Amino acid sequence: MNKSQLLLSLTGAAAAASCGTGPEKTARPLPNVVIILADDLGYGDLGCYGALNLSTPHVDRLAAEGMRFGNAYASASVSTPSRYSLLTGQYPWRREDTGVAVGDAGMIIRPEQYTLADLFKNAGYTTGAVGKWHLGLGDKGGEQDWNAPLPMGPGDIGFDYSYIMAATGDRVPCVFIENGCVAGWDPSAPIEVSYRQPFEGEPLAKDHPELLYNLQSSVGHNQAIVNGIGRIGYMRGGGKALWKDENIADSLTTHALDFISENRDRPFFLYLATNDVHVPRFPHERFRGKSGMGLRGDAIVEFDWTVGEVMRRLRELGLEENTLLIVTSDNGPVLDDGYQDQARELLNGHDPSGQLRGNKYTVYEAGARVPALVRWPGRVPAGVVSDALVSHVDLFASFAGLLEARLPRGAAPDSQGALEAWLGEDPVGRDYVIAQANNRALSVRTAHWKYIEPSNGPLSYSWAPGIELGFLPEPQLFDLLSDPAERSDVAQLHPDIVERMQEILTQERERR
Ligand code: NG6
Ligand code: CA
Repeated sequence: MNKSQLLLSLTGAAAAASCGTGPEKTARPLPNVVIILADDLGYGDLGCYGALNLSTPHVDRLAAEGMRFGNAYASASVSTPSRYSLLTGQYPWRREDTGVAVGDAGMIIRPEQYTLADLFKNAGYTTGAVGKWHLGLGDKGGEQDWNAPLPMGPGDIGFDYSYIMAATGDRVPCVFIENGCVAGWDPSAPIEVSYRQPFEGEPLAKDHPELLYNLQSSVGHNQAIVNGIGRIGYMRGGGKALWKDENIADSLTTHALDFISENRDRPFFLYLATNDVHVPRFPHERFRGKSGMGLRGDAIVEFDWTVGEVMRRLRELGLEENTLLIVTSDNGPVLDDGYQDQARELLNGHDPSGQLRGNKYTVYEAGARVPALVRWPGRVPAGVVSDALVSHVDLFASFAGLLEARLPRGAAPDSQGALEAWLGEDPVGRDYVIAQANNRALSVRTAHWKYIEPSNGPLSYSWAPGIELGFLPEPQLFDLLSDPAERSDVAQLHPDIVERMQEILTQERERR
């Protein structure tokens, strides 16, 4: 614990400075909290989760020094709804507008909604968001002026500092946004963005494959060309502010480390959402060839490096002991996600889903069951694997419990206080976890069963070949105790359980 944190905890100054802490509670040190959220990192993508021909020494050390979850879930098998849920403590399916956001979407979380960042801020923390945002920016979609301060951003929902990518690596605008303004904005190249029509005179990836000198698209990603890579959406300008994909991890990591250093003397909350391992996978040269699995594997090695740098900085600053560090992923893995990066061809026996069925987008286990590790020396047991059923949606109420904070009425309505499970004191966790697939179909998982509600949708997506989505018109039920890989649907054999599980969903949908 550093000096000011000690002071805060001894004097209750954090409570006095806010209404975050109950008056009668005993003084406790306030740990820093860092959440590192990977993108599309699968349940089987890390050494400590069984990856064999890929080395992730930094995350593996985290597993040795902390706890690793075998049954941790994101709320959705794609990014926007998953992130929405983590930051708001509300299931994404309670709102219509939480699907995968375009790059010029307006703010999905509005300032009046109480967020995880608000929670920390009101408890006296300095809060920062670095990395992939993908939750919309500005007041109205499609109407942002990217050459001026954006009228609404992370700063309006509780983040003191932000250095973000508006959406994803494969969506325009391809610039970083720092505290609501394009970082390194280039006055000689004003930025225009559209998801409706191309800009005259700008070459498009679909017409000019010869300009895609860094990566060829496989499906889609055929509109704007930035850094020799085709993107979703149209864009003009940017000049010197345009990112170089090979430097994104360096840029995000550097800003995250700076945030940690600058706030070494006060409690901080850092939400670090990496671009790795989302497409376009284009890691820095020094990670190339390191995995023996091509660009996707190298991007995992780059992700592992980021985790290592954060751990190193915490150690160097003496903050290791008093920092609760979480590493997890927004959704499951995908191989071909629209670029010709040979992710499938170069797998070399690696199984990104870690023997679970499914992938990103899908309703099966590998869609939303994700790696999750927690380290807090002295509080969380080291080198332990927890089988407790935990969900990202509970981080909100769990941290509220840790901070002994009071939440405004209606805040984080789906979040259950599960601090004991997240800290390794409760080996059981939730009664059930609900996850959402890309077509909005829901599944319920208990310790024993996995139920998938009937839904409509394609069997697979053209842009993600080989992925079985599981969007079937009949209910599906799997006995995870005897069939962890969801091989045989036993819905017909257990109509009573199907009914009970469906009832859980009905009740959850009715609860507002
Ligand atoms: C899909 C994109 C995919 C990825 C995904 C969102 C195409 C063909 N596919 O529509 O590449 O961007 O959206 O991924 O455009 S997520 O992890 O951010 O949810
Ligand atoms: Ca994702």
